[in-house]
Amino acid sequence: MKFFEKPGADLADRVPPGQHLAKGFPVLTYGDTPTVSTENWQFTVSGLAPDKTFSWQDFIDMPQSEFTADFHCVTTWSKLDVKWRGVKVTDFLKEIDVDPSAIHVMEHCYGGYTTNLSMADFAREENFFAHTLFDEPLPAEHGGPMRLVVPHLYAWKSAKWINGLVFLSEMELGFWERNGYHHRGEPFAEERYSQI
Ligand SMILES: Nc1nc2c(c(=O)[nH]1)N[C@H]1C(S)=C(S)[C@@H](COP(=O)(O)O)O[C@H]1N2
Ligand SMILES: [Mo]
Repeated sequence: MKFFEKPGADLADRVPPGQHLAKGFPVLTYGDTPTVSTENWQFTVSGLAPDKTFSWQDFIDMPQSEFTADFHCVTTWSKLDVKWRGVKVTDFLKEIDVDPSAIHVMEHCYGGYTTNLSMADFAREENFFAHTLFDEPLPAEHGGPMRLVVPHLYAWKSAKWINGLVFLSEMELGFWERNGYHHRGEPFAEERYSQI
């Protein structure tokens, strides 16, 4: 059995160019996996939004939704129909007061990973904070207790162990973006590497 397979013609429109389908759900982490209990978990907002700290319970008290989304890693594997549960980014945004001058946002994580998004890419209906994967609590190696999922961009934008957002008046680059990955990372356009 192969772990990765070329998609059939029936999936040609759905699987971005250069991607192979993963059999399982590979784990892709730079560095160690942080261990964070939901009791100690905190999420902070700062920058061009009033500083605010959320607890685990605060997130659980927000509207909860189910999501099925395809997942595309820039290292050329994709996984289709991943099932998650969590909080829509658009519902979360109702809890904070982002200044209209914010055009960009930096995702911060336990462990120090960062990745950047434009506000337009962040504030989309289909983006969400996930705490459940295939009906089980999100495993630590996949970013538990909580990660962001941004289905329309390569998965390095889907920050695991997310613990904060900083709203920005201009683009700043996160960890992989500073190290040569594309600032946006749209998989159908194969925005894999930085052009500069
Ligand atoms: N905090 C953190 N988030 C991260 C990463 C990481 O190393 N640290 N890796 C990214 C990359 S490159 C990918 S492909 C996905 C992998 O998610 P998975 O391990 O659940 O498959 O997480 C992304 N989010
Ligand atoms: Mo990745």
